[in-house]
Amino acid sequence: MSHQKTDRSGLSRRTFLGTAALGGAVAVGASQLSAVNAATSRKSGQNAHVEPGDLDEYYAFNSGGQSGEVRILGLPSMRELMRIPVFNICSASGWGITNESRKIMLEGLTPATRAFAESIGGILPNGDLHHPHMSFTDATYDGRYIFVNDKANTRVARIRCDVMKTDKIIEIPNADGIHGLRPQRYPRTGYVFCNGEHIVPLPNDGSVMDNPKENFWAIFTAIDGDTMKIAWQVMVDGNLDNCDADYQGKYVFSTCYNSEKGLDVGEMSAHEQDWAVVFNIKRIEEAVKSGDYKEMNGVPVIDGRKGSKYTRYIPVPNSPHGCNATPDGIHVVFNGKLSPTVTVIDVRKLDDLFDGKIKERDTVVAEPQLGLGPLHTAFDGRGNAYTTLFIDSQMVKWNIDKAKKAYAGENVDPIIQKLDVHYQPGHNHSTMGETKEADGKWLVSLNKFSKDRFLNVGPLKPENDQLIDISGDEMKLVHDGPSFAEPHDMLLVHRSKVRPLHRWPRDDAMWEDARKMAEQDGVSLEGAAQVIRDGNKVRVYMTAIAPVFSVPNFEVNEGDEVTVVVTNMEMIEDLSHGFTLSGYGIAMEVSPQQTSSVTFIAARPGVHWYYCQWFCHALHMEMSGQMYVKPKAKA
Ligand code: CUK
Ligand code: CUA
Repeated sequence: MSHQKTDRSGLSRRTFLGTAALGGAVAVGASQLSAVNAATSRKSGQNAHVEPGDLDEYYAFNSGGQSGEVRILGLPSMRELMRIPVFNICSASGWGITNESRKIMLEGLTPATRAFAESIGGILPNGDLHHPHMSFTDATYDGRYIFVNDKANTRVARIRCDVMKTDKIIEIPNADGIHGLRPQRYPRTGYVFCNGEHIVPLPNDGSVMDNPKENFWAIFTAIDGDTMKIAWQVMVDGNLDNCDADYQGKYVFSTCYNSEKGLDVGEMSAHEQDWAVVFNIKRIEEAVKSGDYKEMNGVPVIDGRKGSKYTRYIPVPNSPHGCNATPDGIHVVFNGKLSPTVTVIDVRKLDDLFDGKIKERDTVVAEPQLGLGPLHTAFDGRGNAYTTLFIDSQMVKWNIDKAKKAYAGENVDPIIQKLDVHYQPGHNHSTMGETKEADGKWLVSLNKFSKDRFLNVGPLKPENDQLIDISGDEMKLVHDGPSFAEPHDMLLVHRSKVRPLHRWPRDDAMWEDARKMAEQDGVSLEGAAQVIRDGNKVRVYMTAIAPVFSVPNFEVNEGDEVTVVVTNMEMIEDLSHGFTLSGYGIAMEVSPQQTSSVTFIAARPGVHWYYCQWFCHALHMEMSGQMYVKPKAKA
């Protein structure tokens, strides 16, 4: 035990816990045990170092939390490879600036939000992205899409894995604060399930704003992942935090930390016990068919409150948070947060539960006490689970079978090892760990605080995503990975599952609108060097081939609505260009074979240079041109 740290409140763990169960004692015990068993034990010792020029074995897709983006890292090197803007505005790629991205950001909003967005500049400028999850086929990753939530503005987005760009963003009506999100595992995705975390009045338009216990509701949503249209919603008691789907395509699970329907911390944490809601997919689909729902904002909303045949509420201590199905498809773990326990259910008992043959707590098969602040659990595919302990700042490795035996009354300790992490872990994620192909090689602990682990960078500190080797009997911490706000969660996908393109397909749907516009103007995007005037609208079509734009300059009148369409005609991999227009707040990425467009009002008279902002050529600096804006008086 090298680090006996204090938690943020300044209380040492020992004060908090007493000495018995936790911290040093167990970790030392476990390491002594493994020293004894050294001859027979699995040795860890994978190499986390990736030589220059070598490729990582896994893609890591990290959420960007309140930065609103997704980041791609390589694992085990933990090198950041790329960022995917989603709910944010990106100066480098022009996400939130280009016509293509703004359309995606606008078209999935509800009419009320769309009107509001237009009043503040056309798009919502921020998001809070917690949960990236890949689409599944037959309970493993299929490399098609990554789905992500936006807690800040109640949205769900889809990222195309062929080009690693967002292609759909939809707002979820009737809900507030989309938090937990999981795709259907089996037979395929299929549905994308997501939780509205906050309880709100229905409809939430100001007509009712009092008496939350009777008037405020949380909404569970199933989206069709292929069309990104909402399939159905379920109104529940309490609130909804995290969710997961089973491996059979029958049930979905959500934790609830606010069964009290409280509005402040005291009220929300009053009960010793909250619950996990189980949703019965088949029964809900039948309800949609038979019309047993109320339509709200164009969506069928099923009544899944307590006593309904569509849901069951399994009591779980105490304000549970994470919700994780095991790779063997048999168990789901609810992480107790304010309780030192996690609650394990057996999904094979759920048919009987819904048929009234057993009670809710009869589905529980283990409830091990693990330590303080269990938030999320990951799996190695060998029957072991790894749970983050937020308050203890530890990762605890435990065995599911042993926990079941202990629950059944046998005298066994399910805890195998506790490892200090630095500090206060939230999510963790293991390689392929949420699929039937969990391979038990690496685990990442996504720690909320780094404190003293890195050079001080001022009051705002990085987080610390720590890489842990779990291939052997013992967890071994091998790397500290500082990160900016705020990877709540990550997705660890074997590289064989993902096959991104090297160039855009020329006929990509992303610039469908620009192509239609060009066709109407009689222009080919691929060979364009034209300026089309249409009243006070000007359309400028150009190609980019290093180191020139095909239109070296153009002239418009002050007040014209100008659309610039740039097509990168490079066939060479990695030869991205850009278009930045000086003084107009405009920049866009134009990667090989991509078309990007932007529309703006030429409100500033004078000479404005445009230039390529992605370094592309020895004459990159010279890759530029001028827009002349004639003042109104002279026009
Ligand atoms: S939540 Cu952040 S640590 Cu939004 Cu998945 Cu648990
Ligand atoms: Cu083109 Cu720089």
